[in-house]
Amino acid sequence: MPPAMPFPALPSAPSWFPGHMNRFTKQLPALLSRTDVVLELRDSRLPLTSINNNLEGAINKWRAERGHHSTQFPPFSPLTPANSSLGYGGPICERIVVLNKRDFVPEWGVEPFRRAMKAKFPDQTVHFASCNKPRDIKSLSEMLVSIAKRNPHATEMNVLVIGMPNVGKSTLLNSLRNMGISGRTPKALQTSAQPGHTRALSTRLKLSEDPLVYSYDSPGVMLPFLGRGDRGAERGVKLALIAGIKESLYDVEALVAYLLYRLNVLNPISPAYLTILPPGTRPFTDADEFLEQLAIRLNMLLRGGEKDTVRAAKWFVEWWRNEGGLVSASVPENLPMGSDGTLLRRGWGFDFEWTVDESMNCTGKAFESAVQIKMEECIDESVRAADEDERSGVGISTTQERKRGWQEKQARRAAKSKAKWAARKAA
Ligand SMILES: Nc1nc2c(ncn2[C@@H]2O[C@H](COP(=O)(O)OP(=O)(O)OP(=O)(O)O)[C@@H](O)[C@H]2O)c(=O)[nH]1
Ligand SMILES: [Mg+2]
Repeated sequence: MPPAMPFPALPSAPSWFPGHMNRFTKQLPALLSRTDVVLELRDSRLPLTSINNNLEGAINKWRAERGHHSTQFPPFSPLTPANSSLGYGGPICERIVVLNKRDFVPEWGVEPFRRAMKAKFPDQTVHFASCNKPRDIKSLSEMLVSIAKRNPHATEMNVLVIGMPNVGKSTLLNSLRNMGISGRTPKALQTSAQPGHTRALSTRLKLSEDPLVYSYDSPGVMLPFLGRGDRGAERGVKLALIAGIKESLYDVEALVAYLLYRLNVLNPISPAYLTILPPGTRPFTDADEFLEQLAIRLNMLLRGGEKDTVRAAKWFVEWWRNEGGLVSASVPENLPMGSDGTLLRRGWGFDFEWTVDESMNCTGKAFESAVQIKMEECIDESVRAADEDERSGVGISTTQERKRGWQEKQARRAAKSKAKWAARKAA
């Protein structure tokens, strides 16, 4: 077994929260008041890191205003009228979490993930989608139509699509429109491989004629602050790897170091990147050496024969985005041990990674259940880490900290002067 690669030093997470994201965040509560269904998009490769907790407050308030005070029970699903808001005779209020770009994750994890989410967040409906899979778009379109049909008195239903940058919001809406409206539907919304393309709320887009379903596309919103320390840095690198953060904010070689580390952990003997190097190449524990070899392999040389490692790094990240991620997550034989007796690690996307133990030495339904348990543990760990960051203040930036301090001071002052007035009035 080759020596393990140490966890690389990661750059601290940059702050990327341009004005248009701030504007949309402020606009959201008013927008929700005329929204019936929220489609919240996440990237299937980062089902936990691509959650925008910053929008959660506005969504919870919207749900509470529409009579959904309990967030956990009873579990609701848009396909079960008895449990839906309509079952209580109130306005429609549905939230569908769409795990988009499912073509980038292996299918073996989809069902266990769905079940793990159901166990942990019973009030969330999870739908996997890919713009390349018409079946996914069709079932989502049918889901929306079935929600709209449950309220025959409403003249129309409004859907709002939200999520982090580049998760595929505009693409999904174009596909839903294509699916729901008969005849030729020219591409209504512009899309781009770069994050931050949509900068303002779209005009209303018709998704279905009968019943009438409309939708708004929104700009992707990043968290104003990804967190301090290693955890925040790792969140930033993961998001940069899926092209969720403006590219120029990251040194691409730092992304490669992290990628190399994760691919080595998943398969220390034959990591996925060896498939793009000459046969017989041994795993790398040094990112610079790896990039030099890759530059030679790809014939990326500068004048004078120097290796163009920056170009090789960009190529490698693209390779991982398009196919390497899938190759690295393919299920190896169900052997819990490596040849030297160490326990193997397995992953699904970039948020889920676990140690392979005896419980996973099985196939079929038993294997699905074993994966589900591992995924539930990862979700618990992620929730615990987020709580810890929140409690210790690691999750807020110095600017936010200052703002919070100022707000608290103002609130204390207001309470003091209110008490003074009350005392005067009583005297
Ligand atoms: N492989 C794959 N690519 C997708 C999928 N959906 C979208 N994309 C691609 O992802 C990129 C981003 O898509 P957009 O629809 O512009 O993403 P967005 O969420 O609207 O991005 P912002 O407007 O920047 O927030 C584009 O290059 C799309 O072609 C999918 O399901 N699978
Ligand atoms: Mg967009």
